[in-house]
Order: sequence, then structure tokens, then C-alpha cells
Amino acid sequence: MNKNDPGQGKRIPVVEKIFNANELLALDNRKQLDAAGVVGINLMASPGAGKTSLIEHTIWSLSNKYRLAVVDGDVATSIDADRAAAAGATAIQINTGGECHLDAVMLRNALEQLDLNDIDLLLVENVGNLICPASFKLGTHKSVLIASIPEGDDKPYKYPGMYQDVDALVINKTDLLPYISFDMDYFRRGVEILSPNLVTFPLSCRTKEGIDEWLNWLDKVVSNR
Ligand SMILES: Nc1nc2c(ncn2[C@@H]2O[C@H](COP(=O)(O)OP(=O)(O)OP(=O)(O)O)[C@@H](O)[C@H]2O)c(=O)[nH]1
Ligand SMILES: [Mg+2]
Repeated sequence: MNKNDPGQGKRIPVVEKIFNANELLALDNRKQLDAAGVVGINLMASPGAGKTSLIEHTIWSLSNKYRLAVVDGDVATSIDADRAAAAGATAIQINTGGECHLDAVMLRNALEQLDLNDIDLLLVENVGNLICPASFKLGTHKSVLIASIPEGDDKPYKYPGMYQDVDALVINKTDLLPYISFDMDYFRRGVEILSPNLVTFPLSCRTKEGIDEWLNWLDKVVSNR
């Protein structure tokens, strides 16, 4: 034992156990979703990137075809769940009380409040954060990262963990490209190093340009379930 730092050698196994417990519960969440035929999508992004805006557009466009529900994760308030409900979806807010991510237990608590047999598509809005959500599996089928132009073109280089292991990348707020210095080639090169051939959707929730490509991809994911 290191006298200056007693217990040092025991830290990593404890963290591993927490991750393992989360992964086991995530697998169980997946089983629940599969049993009810629900497709779960985990939307991750920095604060303000446009997660709720994209969810609103998705509800407006796909709720005539699919039964949608939204689980919204935030440190505080029910602002985002209120927006999703106003857009027309069943919505549940999870307040993490300070945690910077959702985990499988939190999603499990939300699933218990939903009638999964009445849902085709479950959109999970993770807490706005570019680090923690990448480490906690939820049991959803697809992970989607939403980047946005004002965040800057260096984010794949600075937050590599978040750009790996996702199934799709939305690049939101393209309407701001004329006003903000954002080198799209540099950004894309950073993404390519981490996730070669990752499907990307440059779009604007403001002008709706590019939204259809996102909706078509999601539509295919749900219809192929
Ligand atoms: N110009 C522009 N603004 C946008 C776009 N999409 C969203 N916004 C604005 O960006 C701000 C944040 O959008 P939200 O959808 O609330 O972002 P969020 O990622 O859900 O934010 P948090 O849940 O707080 O992390 C709002 O003022 C939106 O109106 C876009 O495509 N273009
Ligand atoms: Mg939001």
C-alpha cells in the first residue's frame, strides 16, 4: 500500500464495478425495449447544441407515423420535457440533481413510468455534456451526437470520447456558418480519425435545411426494427 495515498490500489476496481453494474442494467433496459418493439435513441451533445430543438422537429414530422415518447435528462427543471410534450409526445423529465449524465438506472426509472407497448420510438435527451454521457450506456439501440457550429470546429479533437462509438452525427446550426469561423473540412477530418465513415447530417433546426435527411435515417432505423 502507498502510505501517502492509502487505498490507491482499490480505486479502479470500484469504478469498474460501477460501470459493470450500469452495463448489466443497460442490457436489461434493452431487453425491455426489444420485448415491446420500441426503438431507443440516445441523443447526446453539449449544452445548447440543439437536442430539444431536433426532438421537437422529429415529433412534428414523425408523430403521424410513429408513437413517440421522450425522456429528458437535465440537472434541473422540466423545461425540455414541457417542450417535448407541447410538441405532441409523451414526455418524462429526469432531474439528475447534479449528475452530468443519464445512466441506466435513471432510464429504468423512466421506463417504469411509460407504457412501452404504446410506443414505437423513444428519444432520450441526455444531459448537455461532452464528456460523461459517453461512459454510461443506457440500453438504447442507437447513439446520436449533435454537434453545433458555434461550439467550434476543434471539438472532435478535444472531446474524442464523445465522437467515438456513436451511430450518427448531426451537425446543427448550419445557418450560422456565414457568421462564425468554422472550418468544416478540419472538423470532418477530426471526426474521420475517430469514427471513419460515420454518417453525418449537417442541418439547421432554424431553417429546416437538411432536416429531411435526418428524418429519413431515423425513419429507416424505426421501420427496420
Ligand atoms: N441559429 C440556430 N439556433 C438554433 C438552432 N437549433 C437550436 N437553436 C437555438 O439554440 C438554443 C438551444 O437549443 P436547444 O434545443 O434548447 O438546445 P439543447 O441542446 O436542448 O440545450 P440543453 O438541453 O440546455 O443542453 C435555442 O435558443 C435554440 O433556439 C439552429 O439550427 N440554428
Ligand atoms: Mg434540451
